[in-house]
Amino acid sequence: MNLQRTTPSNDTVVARATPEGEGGLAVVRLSGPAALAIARSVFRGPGFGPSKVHLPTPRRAVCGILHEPLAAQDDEEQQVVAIDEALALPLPGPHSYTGEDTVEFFCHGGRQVAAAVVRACQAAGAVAAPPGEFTRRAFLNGRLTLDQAEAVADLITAGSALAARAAITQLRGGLDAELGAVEWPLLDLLVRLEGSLEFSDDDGAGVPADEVRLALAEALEGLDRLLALAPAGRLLRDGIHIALAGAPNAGKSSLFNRLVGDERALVDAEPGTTRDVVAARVHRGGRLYVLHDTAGLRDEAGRVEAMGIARARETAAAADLVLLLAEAGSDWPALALPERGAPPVLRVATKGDLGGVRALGSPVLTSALTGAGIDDLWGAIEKHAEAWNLDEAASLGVVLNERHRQRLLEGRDELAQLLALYEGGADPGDEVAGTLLAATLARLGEISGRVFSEQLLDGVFRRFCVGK
Ligand SMILES: Nc1nc2c(ncn2[C@@H]2O[C@H](COP(=O)(O)OP(=O)(O)OP(=O)(O)O)[C@@H](O)[C@H]2O)c(=O)[nH]1
Ligand SMILES: [Mg+2]
Repeated sequence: MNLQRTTPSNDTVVARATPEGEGGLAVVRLSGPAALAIARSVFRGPGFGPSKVHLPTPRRAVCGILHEPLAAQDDEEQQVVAIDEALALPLPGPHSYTGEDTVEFFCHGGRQVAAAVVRACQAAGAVAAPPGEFTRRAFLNGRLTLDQAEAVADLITAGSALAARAAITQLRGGLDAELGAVEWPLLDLLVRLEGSLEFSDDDGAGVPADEVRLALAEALEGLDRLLALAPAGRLLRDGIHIALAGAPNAGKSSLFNRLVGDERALVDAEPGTTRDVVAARVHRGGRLYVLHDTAGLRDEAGRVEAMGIARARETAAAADLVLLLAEAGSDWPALALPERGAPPVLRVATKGDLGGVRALGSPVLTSALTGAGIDDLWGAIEKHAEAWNLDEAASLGVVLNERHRQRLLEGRDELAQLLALYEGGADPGDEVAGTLLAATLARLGEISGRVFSEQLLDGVFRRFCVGK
Protein backbone atom coordinates (compact mmCIF):
# COMPACT_ATOMS: atom_id res chain seq x y z
CA MET A 1 0.00 0.00 0.00
CA ASN A 2 1.15 3.48 -0.87
CA LEU A 3 1.87 5.06 2.50
CA GLN A 4 2.97 8.65 2.09
CA ARG A 5 3.84 10.61 5.20
CA THR A 6 5.23 14.06 5.02
CA THR A 7 6.65 15.30 8.27
CA PRO A 8 5.18 18.40 9.88
CA SER A 9 7.20 21.56 9.40
CA ASN A 10 9.87 22.37 11.97
CA ASP A 11 8.36 25.75 12.76
CA THR A 12 6.83 26.50 16.09
CA VAL A 13 3.46 28.06 15.41
CA VAL A 14 1.26 30.34 17.47
CA ALA A 15 -2.37 31.48 17.21
CA ARG A 16 -5.24 32.44 19.43
CA ALA A 17 -7.56 29.45 19.70
CA THR A 18 -10.62 31.37 20.88
CA PRO A 19 -12.63 33.78 18.71
CA GLU A 20 -11.76 37.45 18.60
CA GLY A 21 -13.92 39.80 20.60
CA GLU A 22 -14.76 40.50 24.22
CA GLY A 23 -15.05 37.54 26.57
CA GLY A 24 -13.79 36.34 29.92
CA LEU A 25 -10.88 34.31 28.64
CA ALA A 26 -8.80 33.85 25.53
CA VAL A 27 -6.55 30.91 24.78
CA VAL A 28 -3.29 31.28 22.86
CA ARG A 29 -1.67 28.11 21.69
CA LEU A 30 2.01 27.52 20.87
CA SER A 31 3.04 24.27 19.22
CA GLY A 32 6.33 22.96 17.84
CA PRO A 33 9.85 22.07 18.89
CA ALA A 34 10.57 25.51 20.39
CA ALA A 35 7.23 25.87 22.21
CA LEU A 36 8.72 25.57 25.67
CA ALA A 37 11.71 27.82 24.93
CA ILE A 38 9.43 30.51 23.49
CA ALA A 39 7.05 30.18 26.44
CA ARG A 40 9.97 30.67 28.81
CA SER A 41 10.89 33.96 27.17
CA VAL A 42 7.35 35.44 27.35
CA PHE A 43 6.04 33.95 30.61
CA ARG A 44 7.36 34.14 34.14
CA GLY A 45 5.89 31.67 36.61
CA PRO A 46 6.80 28.46 38.49
CA GLY A 47 8.96 26.35 36.18
CA PHE A 48 9.05 29.07 33.49
CA GLY A 49 11.23 32.14 33.08
CA PRO A 50 14.88 32.42 32.19
CA SER A 51 16.22 30.06 34.87
CA LYS A 52 16.63 26.57 33.48
CA VAL A 53 17.01 25.10 36.97
CA HIS A 54 13.30 24.52 37.42
CA LEU A 55 11.29 22.94 34.68
CA PRO A 56 7.51 23.18 34.43
CA THR A 57 5.58 20.11 35.48
CA PRO A 58 3.99 18.56 32.38
CA ARG A 59 0.22 19.02 32.13
CA ARG A 60 0.04 21.24 35.21
CA ALA A 61 -1.19 24.80 34.74
CA VAL A 62 0.71 27.53 36.58
CA CYS A 63 -0.14 31.13 37.24
CA GLY A 64 2.29 33.86 36.18
CA ILE A 65 2.98 36.98 34.14
CA LEU A 66 2.86 37.07 30.36
CA HIS A 67 5.29 39.74 29.17
CA GLU A 68 7.17 41.18 26.22
CA PRO A 69 10.06 38.88 25.25
CA LEU A 70 13.23 39.39 27.26
CA ALA A 71 16.30 40.75 25.55
CA ALA A 72 18.79 38.75 27.60
CA GLN A 73 17.43 35.26 28.04
CA ASP A 74 19.21 34.36 31.24
CA ASP A 75 18.65 37.37 33.48
CA GLU A 76 16.42 36.31 36.36
CA GLU A 77 16.29 39.86 37.79
CA GLN A 78 15.36 41.59 34.56
CA GLN A 79 12.24 43.74 34.80
CA VAL A 80 9.48 42.58 32.48
CA VAL A 81 6.82 44.57 30.63
CA ALA A 82 3.66 42.75 31.63
CA ILE A 83 0.96 41.94 29.07
CA ASP A 84 -1.33 39.98 31.37
CA GLU A 85 -1.62 37.77 34.42
CA ALA A 86 -2.36 34.37 33.01
CA LEU A 87 -2.14 30.59 33.28
CA ALA A 88 0.35 28.58 31.27
CA LEU A 89 -0.29 24.90 30.60
CA PRO A 90 2.70 22.92 29.30
CA LEU A 91 1.71 19.86 27.24
CA PRO A 92 4.85 18.04 26.09
CA GLY A 93 4.56 15.90 22.94
CA PRO A 94 3.53 13.34 22.00
CA HIS A 95 0.66 13.58 24.51
CA SER A 96 -0.75 16.84 23.18
CA TYR A 97 -3.39 17.69 20.61
CA THR A 98 -0.81 18.19 17.85
CA GLY A 99 1.52 15.47 19.11
CA GLU A 100 4.23 18.14 19.46
CA ASP A 101 5.43 20.14 22.45
CA THR A 102 2.63 22.58 23.16
CA VAL A 103 2.06 25.39 25.63
CA GLU A 104 -1.36 26.93 26.06
CA PHE A 105 -1.84 30.33 27.68
CA PHE A 106 -5.16 31.14 29.29
CA CYS A 107 -5.25 34.91 29.39
CA HIS A 108 -7.91 37.60 29.69
CA GLY A 109 -10.28 37.93 26.76
CA GLY A 110 -10.90 41.02 24.67
CA ARG A 111 -9.22 42.45 21.64
CA GLN A 112 -5.84 43.51 23.04
CA VAL A 113 -4.38 40.83 25.33
CA ALA A 114 -4.38 37.73 23.12
CA ALA A 115 -3.16 39.77 20.14
CA ALA A 116 -0.25 41.08 22.26
CA VAL A 117 0.57 37.56 23.47
CA VAL A 118 0.64 36.29 19.88
CA ARG A 119 2.91 39.20 18.88
CA ALA A 120 5.22 38.50 21.83
CA CYS A 121 5.48 34.83 20.86
CA GLN A 122 6.23 35.82 17.27
CA ALA A 123 8.93 38.23 18.44
CA ALA A 124 10.38 35.29 20.38
CA GLY A 125 10.54 33.11 17.25
CA ALA A 126 7.11 31.59 16.64
CA VAL A 127 5.34 31.95 13.30
CA ALA A 128 1.63 32.66 12.85
CA ALA A 129 -0.31 29.41 12.37
CA PRO A 130 -2.35 29.25 9.16
CA PRO A 131 -5.97 28.01 9.39
CA GLY A 132 -6.22 24.41 10.61
CA GLU A 133 -2.46 24.15 11.24
CA PHE A 134 -2.79 22.56 14.69
CA THR A 135 -5.18 19.90 13.43
CA ARG A 136 -3.04 19.35 10.32
CA ARG A 137 -0.08 18.64 12.59
CA ALA A 138 -2.25 16.36 14.73
CA PHE A 139 -3.06 14.41 11.55
CA LEU A 140 0.54 14.31 10.34
CA ASN A 141 1.65 13.07 13.76
CA GLY A 142 -0.91 10.28 13.67
CA ARG A 143 -3.10 11.74 16.44
CA LEU A 144 -6.20 11.85 14.21
CA THR A 145 -7.33 10.33 10.93
CA LEU A 146 -8.26 12.76 8.17
CA ASP A 147 -11.99 12.24 8.62
CA GLN A 148 -11.57 12.76 12.36
CA ALA A 149 -9.81 16.04 11.57
CA GLU A 150 -12.76 16.99 9.36
CA ALA A 151 -15.08 16.13 12.24
CA VAL A 152 -13.23 18.70 14.36
CA ALA A 153 -14.20 21.39 11.82
CA ASP A 154 -17.76 20.01 11.68
CA LEU A 155 -18.01 20.11 15.47
CA ILE A 156 -16.91 23.74 15.55
CA THR A 157 -19.31 24.80 12.79
CA ALA A 158 -22.21 22.54 13.86
CA GLY A 159 -25.49 24.43 13.44
CA SER A 160 -27.64 22.05 15.47
CA ALA A 161 -27.44 19.79 18.50
CA LEU A 162 -27.74 16.72 16.26
CA ALA A 163 -24.94 17.92 13.95
CA ALA A 164 -22.69 18.43 16.98
CA ARG A 165 -23.49 14.94 18.28
CA ALA A 166 -22.78 13.48 14.85
CA ALA A 167 -19.44 15.31 14.62
CA ILE A 168 -18.18 14.28 18.06
CA THR A 169 -19.14 10.68 17.32
CA GLN A 170 -17.22 10.80 14.04
CA LEU A 171 -14.30 12.44 15.86
CA ARG A 172 -14.32 9.53 18.29
CA GLY A 173 -13.87 7.08 15.42
CA GLY A 174 -17.42 6.50 14.11
CA LEU A 175 -16.75 6.74 10.38
CA ASP A 176 -13.38 5.00 10.72
CA ALA A 177 -15.05 2.02 12.40
CA GLU A 178 -17.72 1.78 9.69
CA LEU A 179 -15.12 2.13 6.94
CA GLY A 180 -12.84 -0.35 8.65
CA ALA A 181 -15.63 -2.92 8.59
CA VAL A 182 -15.48 -2.67 4.79
CA GLU A 183 -11.74 -2.18 4.37
CA TRP A 184 -10.31 -4.84 6.67
CA PRO A 185 -11.89 -7.83 4.94
CA LEU A 186 -10.72 -6.35 1.61
CA LEU A 187 -7.18 -5.88 2.95
CA ASP A 188 -7.31 -9.45 4.16
CA LEU A 189 -8.40 -10.56 0.70
CA LEU A 190 -5.63 -8.51 -0.89
CA VAL A 191 -3.04 -10.17 1.31
CA ARG A 192 -4.35 -13.58 0.27
CA LEU A 193 -4.41 -12.67 -3.42
CA GLU A 194 -0.84 -11.39 -3.24
CA GLY A 195 0.22 -14.37 -1.12
CA SER A 196 -1.19 -16.81 -3.62
CA LEU A 197 0.98 -15.18 -6.29
CA GLU A 198 4.13 -15.66 -4.27
CA PHE A 199 3.45 -19.26 -3.50
CA SER A 200 1.76 -20.20 -6.74
CA ASP A 201 4.76 -22.26 -7.81
CA ASP A 202 4.33 -24.48 -4.76
CA ASP A 203 0.71 -25.48 -4.93
CA GLY A 204 -0.66 -23.77 -8.01
CA ALA A 205 -3.90 -22.89 -6.17
CA GLY A 206 -5.12 -19.29 -6.15
CA VAL A 207 -7.84 -17.86 -3.94
CA PRO A 208 -11.11 -19.63 -4.89
CA ALA A 209 -13.20 -17.38 -7.14
CA ASP A 210 -16.27 -17.97 -4.96
CA GLU A 211 -14.50 -16.55 -1.95
CA VAL A 212 -13.35 -13.49 -3.85
CA ARG A 213 -16.86 -12.96 -5.18
CA LEU A 214 -18.39 -13.21 -1.71
CA ALA A 215 -15.89 -10.82 -0.15
CA LEU A 216 -16.41 -8.28 -2.95
CA ALA A 217 -20.19 -8.52 -2.74
CA GLU A 218 -20.12 -7.94 1.02
CA ALA A 219 -17.81 -4.94 0.65
CA LEU A 220 -20.07 -3.53 -2.03
CA GLU A 221 -23.06 -3.83 0.29
CA GLY A 222 -21.12 -2.10 3.05
CA LEU A 223 -20.19 0.79 0.74
CA ASP A 224 -23.79 1.12 -0.40
CA ARG A 225 -24.93 1.28 3.23
CA LEU A 226 -22.46 4.09 3.85
CA LEU A 227 -23.39 5.91 0.65
CA ALA A 228 -27.04 5.81 1.68
CA LEU A 229 -26.02 8.09 4.57
CA ALA A 230 -24.48 10.74 2.28
CA PRO A 231 -27.64 12.89 2.11
CA ALA A 232 -27.84 12.83 5.92
CA GLY A 233 -24.30 14.18 6.10
CA ARG A 234 -25.20 17.14 3.94
CA LEU A 235 -28.43 17.82 5.82
CA LEU A 236 -26.65 17.66 9.18
CA ARG A 237 -24.02 20.09 7.96
CA ASP A 238 -26.22 22.52 5.97
CA GLY A 239 -29.58 22.15 7.70
CA ILE A 240 -32.80 20.97 6.08
CA HIS A 241 -33.88 23.57 3.54
CA ILE A 242 -37.63 24.00 3.14
CA ALA A 243 -39.17 26.29 0.51
CA LEU A 244 -42.72 27.64 0.87
CA ALA A 245 -44.24 28.09 -2.57
CA GLY A 246 -47.70 28.79 -3.93
CA ALA A 247 -49.94 31.31 -5.67
CA PRO A 248 -49.83 34.97 -4.63
CA ASN A 249 -51.80 35.60 -1.43
CA ALA A 250 -51.93 31.88 -0.57
CA GLY A 251 -50.68 32.82 2.90
CA LYS A 252 -47.03 31.76 2.44
CA SER A 253 -45.48 34.62 4.38
CA SER A 254 -48.05 34.29 7.17
CA LEU A 255 -47.37 30.57 7.52
CA PHE A 256 -43.61 31.18 7.27
CA ASN A 257 -43.85 33.65 10.17
CA ARG A 258 -45.86 31.10 12.18
CA LEU A 259 -43.32 28.33 11.57
CA VAL A 260 -40.41 30.65 12.39
CA GLY A 261 -42.23 32.04 15.44
CA ASP A 262 -41.38 35.61 14.44
CA GLU A 263 -42.83 38.29 12.13
CA ARG A 264 -39.91 37.98 9.72
CA ALA A 265 -41.70 38.39 6.38
CA LEU A 266 -44.04 41.15 5.25
CA VAL A 267 -47.71 40.15 5.04
CA ASP A 268 -50.33 42.09 3.11
CA ALA A 269 -53.72 41.58 1.49
CA GLU A 270 -52.28 42.71 -1.84
CA PRO A 271 -51.10 39.77 -3.97
CA GLY A 272 -47.44 39.97 -4.94
CA THR A 273 -46.15 41.28 -1.58
CA THR A 274 -43.13 38.99 -1.34
CA ARG A 275 -40.47 39.50 -4.01
CA ASP A 276 -37.11 38.40 -2.66
CA VAL A 277 -36.54 35.11 -0.89
CA VAL A 278 -36.61 35.51 2.91
CA ALA A 279 -34.78 32.80 4.86
CA ALA A 280 -34.89 31.98 8.57
CA ARG A 281 -33.41 29.23 10.72
CA VAL A 282 -35.56 27.12 13.03
CA HIS A 283 -34.24 24.60 15.58
CA ARG A 284 -36.57 21.72 16.37
CA GLY A 285 -35.88 18.36 17.93
CA GLY A 286 -32.12 18.98 17.72
CA ARG A 287 -32.34 19.53 13.95
CA LEU A 288 -31.76 22.71 12.03
CA TYR A 289 -34.33 23.73 9.43
CA VAL A 290 -33.78 26.65 7.08
CA LEU A 291 -37.13 27.98 5.85
CA HIS A 292 -37.45 30.06 2.68
CA ASP A 293 -40.44 32.28 1.97
CA THR A 294 -40.83 32.99 -1.74
CA ALA A 295 -42.76 35.15 -4.19
CA GLY A 296 -46.22 33.95 -5.26
CA LEU A 297 -46.24 32.06 -8.55
CA ARG A 298 -48.29 33.60 -11.36
CA ASP A 299 -47.97 34.16 -15.07
CA GLU A 300 -48.90 37.83 -15.46
CA ALA A 301 -46.39 39.66 -13.39
CA GLY A 302 -44.38 42.86 -13.76
CA ARG A 303 -40.65 42.77 -14.40
CA VAL A 304 -39.51 42.84 -10.77
CA GLU A 305 -42.16 40.39 -9.63
CA ALA A 306 -41.17 38.03 -12.47
CA MET A 307 -37.60 38.14 -11.20
CA GLY A 308 -38.91 37.17 -7.77
CA ILE A 309 -40.89 34.30 -9.27
CA ALA A 310 -37.78 32.99 -11.06
CA ARG A 311 -35.99 33.02 -7.70
CA ALA A 312 -38.93 31.25 -6.08
CA ARG A 313 -38.67 28.43 -8.60
CA GLU A 314 -34.89 28.15 -8.17
CA THR A 315 -35.27 28.09 -4.40
CA ALA A 316 -37.94 25.39 -4.61
CA ALA A 317 -35.83 23.27 -6.98
CA ALA A 318 -32.79 23.51 -4.69
CA ALA A 319 -34.74 22.81 -1.47
CA ASP A 320 -34.81 19.49 0.39
CA LEU A 321 -38.58 19.76 0.82
CA VAL A 322 -41.17 22.05 -0.76
CA LEU A 323 -44.33 23.11 1.03
CA LEU A 324 -46.79 23.83 -1.75
CA LEU A 325 -49.46 26.11 -0.33
CA ALA A 326 -52.98 26.83 -1.54
CA GLU A 327 -55.94 28.38 0.21
CA ALA A 328 -58.28 25.61 1.41
CA GLY A 329 -60.73 24.89 -1.39
CA SER A 330 -58.68 26.36 -4.22
CA ASP A 331 -56.51 24.59 -6.81
CA TRP A 332 -52.83 23.71 -6.47
CA PRO A 333 -50.61 25.93 -8.59
CA ALA A 334 -48.16 24.41 -11.04
CA LEU A 335 -44.67 24.44 -9.56
CA ALA A 336 -42.78 23.14 -12.62
CA LEU A 337 -39.92 21.49 -10.74
CA PRO A 338 -37.15 19.90 -12.81
CA GLU A 339 -37.81 16.26 -13.60
CA ARG A 340 -34.53 14.98 -12.23
CA GLY A 341 -33.61 15.32 -8.57
CA ALA A 342 -36.69 17.33 -7.66
CA PRO A 343 -37.35 17.58 -3.92
CA PRO A 344 -40.43 15.99 -2.35
CA VAL A 345 -43.50 18.24 -2.23
CA LEU A 346 -45.83 18.45 0.76
CA ARG A 347 -49.19 20.04 0.00
CA VAL A 348 -50.49 22.36 2.69
CA ALA A 349 -53.96 23.94 2.72
CA THR A 350 -53.98 27.43 4.26
CA LYS A 351 -56.51 29.83 5.83
CA GLY A 352 -58.44 26.92 7.32
CA ASP A 353 -60.27 29.38 9.59
CA LEU A 354 -62.18 30.78 6.60
CA GLY A 355 -64.15 27.54 6.38
CA GLY A 356 -62.90 26.42 2.96
CA VAL A 357 -62.99 22.68 2.40
CA ARG A 358 -59.71 20.85 2.56
CA ALA A 359 -58.33 20.68 -0.94
CA LEU A 360 -57.95 17.32 -2.55
CA GLY A 361 -54.58 15.71 -1.86
CA SER A 362 -53.69 17.95 1.04
CA PRO A 363 -52.57 16.10 4.13
CA VAL A 364 -52.49 19.20 6.29
CA LEU A 365 -55.00 21.98 6.90
CA THR A 366 -53.54 25.02 8.61
CA SER A 367 -54.45 28.50 9.72
CA ALA A 368 -51.67 31.00 10.21
CA LEU A 369 -54.27 33.26 11.84
CA THR A 370 -55.35 30.88 14.64
CA GLY A 371 -52.33 28.57 14.69
CA ALA A 372 -54.51 25.55 13.95
CA GLY A 373 -52.71 22.71 12.16
CA ILE A 374 -49.21 24.15 12.72
CA ASP A 375 -48.19 21.26 14.99
CA ASP A 376 -49.60 18.81 12.42
CA LEU A 377 -47.55 20.53 9.74
CA TRP A 378 -44.37 20.23 11.80
CA GLY A 379 -45.28 16.58 12.36
CA ALA A 380 -45.55 16.04 8.59
CA ILE A 381 -42.24 17.86 8.02
CA GLU A 382 -40.52 15.77 10.69
CA LYS A 383 -41.91 12.62 9.10
CA HIS A 384 -40.17 13.58 5.86
CA ALA A 385 -36.99 14.31 7.79
CA GLU A 386 -37.08 10.82 9.37
CA ALA A 387 -36.59 9.30 5.93
CA TRP A 388 -33.19 10.99 5.61
CA ASN A 389 -31.76 8.99 8.53
CA LEU A 390 -30.15 11.92 10.27
CA ASP A 391 -30.40 10.16 13.62
CA GLU A 392 -28.77 7.00 12.30
CA ALA A 393 -25.92 9.00 10.76
CA ALA A 394 -25.48 10.91 14.01
CA SER A 395 -25.47 7.86 16.24
CA LEU A 396 -23.00 6.02 13.97
CA GLY A 397 -20.85 9.13 13.62
CA VAL A 398 -20.95 8.95 9.84
CA VAL A 399 -21.19 12.51 8.57
CA LEU A 400 -20.14 12.21 4.96
CA ASN A 401 -19.00 15.24 3.02
CA GLU A 402 -18.59 15.57 -0.73
CA ARG A 403 -14.98 14.37 -0.57
CA HIS A 404 -15.97 11.20 1.29
CA ARG A 405 -18.90 10.63 -1.03
CA GLN A 406 -16.75 10.91 -4.14
CA ARG A 407 -14.16 8.42 -2.87
CA LEU A 408 -16.90 6.01 -1.75
CA LEU A 409 -18.61 6.24 -5.13
CA GLU A 410 -15.37 5.64 -7.02
CA GLY A 411 -14.43 2.75 -4.75
CA ARG A 412 -17.90 1.33 -5.11
CA ASP A 413 -17.82 1.50 -8.91
CA GLU A 414 -14.40 -0.13 -9.09
CA LEU A 415 -15.47 -2.97 -6.82
CA ALA A 416 -18.64 -3.43 -8.85
CA GLN A 417 -16.56 -3.72 -12.04
CA LEU A 418 -14.27 -6.28 -10.44
CA LEU A 419 -17.23 -8.23 -9.13
CA ALA A 420 -18.82 -8.17 -12.59
CA LEU A 421 -15.72 -9.91 -13.99
CA TYR A 422 -16.22 -12.78 -11.55
CA GLU A 423 -19.96 -12.88 -12.07
CA GLY A 424 -19.49 -13.02 -15.81
CA GLY A 425 -17.86 -16.37 -15.12
CA ALA A 426 -14.42 -15.16 -16.14
CA ASP A 427 -11.97 -15.45 -13.27
CA PRO A 428 -9.59 -12.53 -13.96
CA GLY A 429 -6.86 -14.25 -11.94
CA ASP A 430 -5.28 -13.27 -8.64
CA GLU A 431 -2.79 -10.87 -10.13
CA VAL A 432 -5.34 -8.71 -11.93
CA ALA A 433 -7.76 -8.90 -9.01
CA GLY A 434 -5.00 -7.95 -6.58
CA THR A 435 -3.92 -4.95 -8.66
CA LEU A 436 -7.49 -3.65 -9.00
CA LEU A 437 -8.24 -4.23 -5.34
CA ALA A 438 -5.09 -2.39 -4.24
CA ALA A 439 -6.10 0.62 -6.35
CA THR A 440 -9.58 0.60 -4.81
CA LEU A 441 -8.19 0.36 -1.29
CA ALA A 442 -5.86 3.28 -1.99
CA ARG A 443 -8.87 5.34 -3.07
CA LEU A 444 -10.89 4.42 0.00
CA GLY A 445 -7.78 5.07 2.10
CA GLU A 446 -7.96 8.75 1.18
CA ILE A 447 -11.06 9.06 3.36
CA SER A 448 -9.19 8.32 6.57
CA GLY A 449 -5.96 9.75 5.15
CA ARG A 450 -4.15 6.43 5.22
CA VAL A 451 -3.18 7.57 1.73
CA PHE A 452 -2.86 11.30 1.17
CA SER A 453 -1.14 14.08 -0.77
CA GLU A 454 -0.24 17.65 0.20
CA GLN A 455 -2.92 18.82 -2.22
CA LEU A 456 -5.54 16.73 -0.45
CA LEU A 457 -4.51 18.17 2.93
CA ASP A 458 -4.56 21.73 1.57
CA GLY A 459 -8.12 21.17 0.38
CA VAL A 460 -9.24 19.72 3.69
CA PHE A 461 -7.59 22.21 6.03
CA ARG A 462 -8.43 25.31 3.99
CA ARG A 463 -11.90 25.42 5.54
CA PHE A 464 -10.61 25.39 9.10
CA CYS A 465 -10.45 28.42 11.33
CA VAL A 466 -7.19 29.92 12.56
CA GLY A 467 -6.17 28.50 15.92
CA LYS A 468 -7.62 25.01 15.36
N1 LIG B 1 -58.13 34.46 7.59
C1 LIG B 1 -56.86 34.23 7.30
N2 LIG B 1 -56.15 35.10 6.56
C2 LIG B 1 -54.87 34.82 6.28
C3 LIG B 1 -54.25 33.65 6.77
N3 LIG B 1 -52.97 33.65 6.31
C4 LIG B 1 -52.82 34.77 5.59
N4 LIG B 1 -53.94 35.48 5.57
C5 LIG B 1 -54.14 36.75 4.88
O1 LIG B 1 -53.94 36.56 3.49
C6 LIG B 1 -53.30 37.70 2.93
C7 LIG B 1 -52.03 37.29 2.22
O2 LIG B 1 -51.14 36.75 3.20
P1 LIG B 1 -49.61 36.57 2.91
O3 LIG B 1 -49.07 35.79 4.01
O4 LIG B 1 -48.98 37.90 2.63
O5 LIG B 1 -49.67 35.74 1.59
P2 LIG B 1 -48.49 35.36 0.58
O6 LIG B 1 -48.78 34.04 0.02
O7 LIG B 1 -47.19 35.54 1.25
O8 LIG B 1 -48.67 36.46 -0.53
P3 LIG B 1 -47.60 37.00 -1.62
O9 LIG B 1 -46.34 37.32 -0.89
O10 LIG B 1 -48.23 38.21 -2.13
O11 LIG B 1 -47.45 35.95 -2.64
C8 LIG B 1 -53.05 38.64 4.09
O12 LIG B 1 -54.10 39.61 4.11
C9 LIG B 1 -53.14 37.78 5.30
O13 LIG B 1 -53.57 38.45 6.47
C10 LIG B 1 -55.03 32.76 7.56
O14 LIG B 1 -54.57 31.72 8.03
N5 LIG B 1 -56.32 33.09 7.79
MG1 LIG C 1 -45.57 36.64 0.85
